[in-house]
Amino acid sequence: MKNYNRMPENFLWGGATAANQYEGGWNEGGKGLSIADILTGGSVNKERRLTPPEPLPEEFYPNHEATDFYHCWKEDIALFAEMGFKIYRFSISWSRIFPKGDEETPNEEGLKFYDDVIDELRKYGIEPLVTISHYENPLHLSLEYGGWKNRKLIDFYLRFARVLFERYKGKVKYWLTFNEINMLTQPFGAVFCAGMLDSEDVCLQSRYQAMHHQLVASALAVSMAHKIDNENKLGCMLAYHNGYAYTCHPEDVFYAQRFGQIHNSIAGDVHVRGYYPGFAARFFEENEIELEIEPEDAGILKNGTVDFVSISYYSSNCVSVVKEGELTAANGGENIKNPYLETSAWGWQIDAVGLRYVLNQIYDRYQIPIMIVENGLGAVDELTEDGKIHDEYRIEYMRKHIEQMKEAIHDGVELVGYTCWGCTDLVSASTGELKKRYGLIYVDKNDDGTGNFARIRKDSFYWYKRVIDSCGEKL
Ligand code: BGP
Repeated sequence: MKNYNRMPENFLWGGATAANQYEGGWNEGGKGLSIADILTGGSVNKERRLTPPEPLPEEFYPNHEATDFYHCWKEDIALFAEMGFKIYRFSISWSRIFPKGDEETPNEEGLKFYDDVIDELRKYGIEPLVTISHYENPLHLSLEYGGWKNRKLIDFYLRFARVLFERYKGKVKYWLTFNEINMLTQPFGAVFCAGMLDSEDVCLQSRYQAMHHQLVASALAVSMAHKIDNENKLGCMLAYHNGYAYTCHPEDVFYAQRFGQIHNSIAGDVHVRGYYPGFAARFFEENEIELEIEPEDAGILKNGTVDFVSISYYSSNCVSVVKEGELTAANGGENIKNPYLETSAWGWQIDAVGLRYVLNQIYDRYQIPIMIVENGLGAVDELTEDGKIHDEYRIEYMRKHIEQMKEAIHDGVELVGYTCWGCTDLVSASTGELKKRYGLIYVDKNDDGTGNFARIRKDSFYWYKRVIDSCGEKL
């Protein structure tokens, strides 16, 4: 009998980061401003800025230096290799390559940076997994064109993608077109996913129009990448929303299904199957969303389906439309606390079995390979007097999730890789802080600007190295 306590020998173990949260070097190497550069720490919860103040104020922007991958890439990649990474997921900053986003020719200095990173990874036999767009549009595309609700962005994105596919032909095989495209179902996504800074664009109409443009751009990029090199493997990336019915009232059970359909399957189905699912039409109609769809779009989507699905998975939630046995208004409670689960310091409910549940759900629906490209625990780490970080809580979190990955593989799910989020400490996307750390590698840098960027191996570093060495057997 097969040993399900071990992951497949060719399993892609690794870690994941994103340029705007990790690189820093925000104004170096000819890089232009991106939307991420004008969001200060915690700005998500503050008033949204429509235009960047000139000059940028003196306040501290943790992501301007972030954790300095821009200068420490060699050291960091050596640490990834020491842990035994088989794959490393990172994003290429669009505004490093096209500083404004709409130029004809790319910035050679920006490309040179990624040439070095990719060559260094390959030197250690680490497979690069490139996210083409991760929460970071060139600011100019927001100010001049209004972000992704404007169809013109498709062409700018494709110009950027073509440069990458041609330049890294034979060196990069795995690509993700957009990070967490389905975050556009949330108000949060208007700025982060689509670079739409106008507060009116938080509306459903703009967000779903932007998503449609990104889905078309993604499909065209998939077709382009396959044509440039048929070895290329393109994936979509979904922030997997796992919303359990809070009660067994049939209305709650149905609502939970609809919640998943809207938040996961509209984007997922278009990416994987090449068309909008049936329930999308009703959802658009009921919410007065009228998408502008060009006649050629149906063919583009059909021809540009992805080779694999990737997800971020951190937690689960409960949803409900029933109160005291009675049906309440539609769009009822979401993010209801599950009494059976513990939460992280940031209130994210920890649910390892939920990972097995969603892996089965996705595989049942799509039957193509799956990668988990984000998972981990955001926590406050303490540097002890002996210069160490004893992060048993992170190890515990990862251990439980990896155990469930094994179960899912035994269930028949074709799970091919796992890149834990923020393998080196970096800036949090939702809070803009450095103190919410995910890393297996600690970076000496704090929200008040102190710290010297020294890298320190946490206890989880040694633990993950052993996990990879034993192909998941020694948890
Ligand atoms: C995902 C994003 C990442 C990352 C992660 C953790 O939504 O793709 O960029 O940051 O969540 O979230 P946070 O940083 O808010 O803790």
